[in-house]
Amino acid sequence: MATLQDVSQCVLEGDLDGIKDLVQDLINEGVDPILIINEGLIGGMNIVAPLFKSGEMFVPEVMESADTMNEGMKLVKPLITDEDVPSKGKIIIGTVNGDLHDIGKNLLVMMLESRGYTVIDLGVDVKEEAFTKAVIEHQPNIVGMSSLLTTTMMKIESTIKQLIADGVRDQVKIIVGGAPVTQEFADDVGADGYSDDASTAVELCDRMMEEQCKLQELGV
Ligand code: B12
Repeated sequence: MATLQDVSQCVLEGDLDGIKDLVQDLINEGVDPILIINEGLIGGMNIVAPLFKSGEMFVPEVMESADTMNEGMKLVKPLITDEDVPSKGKIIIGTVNGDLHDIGKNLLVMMLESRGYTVIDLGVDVKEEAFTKAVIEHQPNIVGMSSLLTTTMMKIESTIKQLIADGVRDQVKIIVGGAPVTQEFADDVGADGYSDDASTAVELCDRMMEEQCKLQELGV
């Protein structure tokens, strides 16, 4: 008989073929789909995240694990409604204007989704105005910007300036990252947070969401 632990192990190993049978077995056994997601699939990614952070797992392996989790999700998702799994928060993310690098951003998207966030991925080469448009349309809690080139780093600053000019800056927290980006740069351009890897970025978002909840409780 398949177990939830088998599912998380399968995600950890990035076993794309194995996950379908395992998840289907659990569904057939009548296991609650929410348990399959939280303890099996996301449970597996929860093991992956610290291993990636400590350098025991590398980017291609993390991608395989995330793909495996998503493959399992495809089977379970039709069995649940949106209300069953409350989202932790909504995050808009994109690689800034002029920059086509998206491997790190995509990794971050997968990590955030696997930890329960709703992510709207704007893709690459995202113009300043497109960030504003997305904020107005989707009303996210957090906006993430990625830049991998020293030449496009300043587009993070121009995007923040655009958000200010369009009057939406204060509605969101802004996080920034990418190889050339530093904490000092993030502070200089007025971002709210910086992280140099996807796992820490998820922790950063968790902290930001907790703060927002506390402020809401206080009525601020
Ligand atoms: C793969 C790659 C490419 C691929 C991109 C494919 C793709 N789909 O992304 C291709 C071949 C297209 C490419 C093109 C170019 N590249 Co390139 N590329 C790279 C390379 C080798 C790896 C980048 C990568 O994916 N790293 C792996 C990921 C996982 O790491 P990461 O992106 O840093 O992301 C992590 C963190 O930074 C963080 N993070 C990332 N984004 C965000 C966002 C937020 C909000 C947060 C919180 C965290 C966060 O979390 C991620 C996961 O842990 C780097 C070298 C390097 N060491 O970085 C050069 C590099 C970035 N490229 C470089 C250059 C010069 C170019 C080109 C200009 C080359 C050319 N002459 O055409 C073009 C530019 C195209 C463009 N307009 O964007 C230079 C940049 C130099 C500089 N000082 O600016 C580098 C550093 C190579 C070098 N040493 O010269 N490139």
